[in-house]
Amino acid sequence: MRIDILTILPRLLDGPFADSILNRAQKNGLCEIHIHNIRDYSTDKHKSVDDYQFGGGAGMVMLIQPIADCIDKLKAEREYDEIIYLTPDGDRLNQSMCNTFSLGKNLLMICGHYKGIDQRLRDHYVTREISIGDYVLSGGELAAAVLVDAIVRLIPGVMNDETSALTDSFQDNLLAPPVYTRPAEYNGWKVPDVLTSGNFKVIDEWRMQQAFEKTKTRRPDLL
Ligand code: 6GU
Repeated sequence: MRIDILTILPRLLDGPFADSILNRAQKNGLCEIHIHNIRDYSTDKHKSVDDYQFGGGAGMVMLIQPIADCIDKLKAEREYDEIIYLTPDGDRLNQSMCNTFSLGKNLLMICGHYKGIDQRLRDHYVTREISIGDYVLSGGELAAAVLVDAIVRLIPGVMNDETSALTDSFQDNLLAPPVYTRPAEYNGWKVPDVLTSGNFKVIDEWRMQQAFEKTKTRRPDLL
């Protein structure tokens, strides 16, 4: 998979992809992440990326030209499965959307700032508008990092344990059951006996029951 990210703050995206799973996925050739500085595409002499909004009001709007030119260049080189605009007024991201995105070959993401991008970019280029939750971030970069992480870990071969992504919370609309590791007793706090019983059928049933109970109390909306 190839992911292109358009941003005015490329340094914000230096960190998230440099370690652990995302780094290994890139090294192993399972995904390529390309960051594009929108300002590099500005044709005006001040390298502007934003301007006042028509109709007045506080807050700047990101200009069409630099973003359109960057997208046009990338689209001339390959076809994109989706052109995603990260915005708090987009569709709220969930696991099933991540599963679908992870099947794509080329994804393009646009990070917004200030009041956002000119509506005409949304009308003529953007194919999906995604929010990562009901709160406002100062820009789309951290949301793009979240989206990339949630997608890339689902690409076959990216995770060590191939079945691990399937047992995540949400993958079957259930929250994950509690997990324990050694020691079996710490400070008098004991691991549930069932987990050390060696009876995997009973363990599976216990986990399913725990997942169900947790979902029922914390997130009944998922059931
Ligand atoms: Cl995608 N962008 C911004 N700026 N804030 C957000 C968001 C996105 N999702 C939730 N809050």
